Amino acid sequence: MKLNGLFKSSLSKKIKTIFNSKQNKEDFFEELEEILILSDMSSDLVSKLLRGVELRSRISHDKEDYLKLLKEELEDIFRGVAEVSGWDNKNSKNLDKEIILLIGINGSGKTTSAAKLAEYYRKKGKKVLLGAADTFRAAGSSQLSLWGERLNIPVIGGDQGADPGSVVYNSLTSFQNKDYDVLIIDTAGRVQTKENLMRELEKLTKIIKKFYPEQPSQTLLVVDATMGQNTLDQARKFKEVSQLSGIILSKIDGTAKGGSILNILSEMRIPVCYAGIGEKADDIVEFSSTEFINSLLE
Ligand SMILES: Nc1nc2c(ncn2[C@@H]2O[C@H](COP(=O)(O)OP(=O)(O)O)[C@@H](O)[C@H]2O)c(=O)[nH]1
Ligand SMILES: [Mg+2]
Repeated sequence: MKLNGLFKSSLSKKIKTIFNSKQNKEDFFEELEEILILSDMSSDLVSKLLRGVELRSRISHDKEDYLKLLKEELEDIFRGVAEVSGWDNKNSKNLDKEIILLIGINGSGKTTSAAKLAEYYRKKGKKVLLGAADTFRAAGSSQLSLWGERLNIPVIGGDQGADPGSVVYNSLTSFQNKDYDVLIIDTAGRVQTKENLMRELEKLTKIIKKFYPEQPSQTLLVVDATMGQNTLDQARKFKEVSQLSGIILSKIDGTAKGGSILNILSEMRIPVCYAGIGEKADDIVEFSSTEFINSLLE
């Protein structure tokens, strides 16, 4: 619901303006291309979308329909991702136990998202535990502990420099012994070589598997929506080193553009599961593609 009206300088206003000012189709498409690229969509994606709109417009000749055709193209992207990933918010909530690992670059919003997700699940009546495996920075683990105190949600942490694997191990021990429903693990976002990052993430997921061999854990990539086209490179990098189950799109309250996430969806077919819409604990919403497209185009 809160996604509605989010992108204030919405595309539709600009698209409607060119509807009115440009008469011929070529000019119209040229301007549309520019508008879409300015909204942070990659040129690959824009070409793909425009090709789609063009094909669809051969069936429907009404110029006013272009916006509708573009909407259909965007809906197709989301539909494709949903089919490939099988992501369904409702299903995931019925799992007995949920283990969620948050990864992403520094500053993307992992720690805040961990706290928000914890609050989100707690509101659903779940017993939640947080694991603060960002032991790399001095403030890494304590930042989440502060959130835990504020929200009254327990946090298992470690000292700076401690092995993140041991924090995950301790978190899982507590999770199992005290019969929690949801474990959310925050990790460090330091930039490191691909091999190191891969090894570290592999190690963490191996520990989870040791505790819960049958349990599918989720690895969610936290992506800062304000970073524009950079987000695609980040997603590519993390996809190479881990089995991503989905994306948390943070800080969408801080951007008037929403196009960058479409690049990731279109290329990687990873679902966006949640969106961060502010800095407070309840500033998180389940991602809705319909609302996203509407707020982008209406
Ligand atoms: N406006 C806004 N700020 C956010 C959001 N999520 C995180 N932040 C801010 O982004 C900054 C970095 O967040 P943090 O969780 O520490 O990132 P981390 O380094 O990935 O753990 C902090 O100042 C957060 O308050 C969001 O959805 N909206
Ligand atoms: Mg952090």
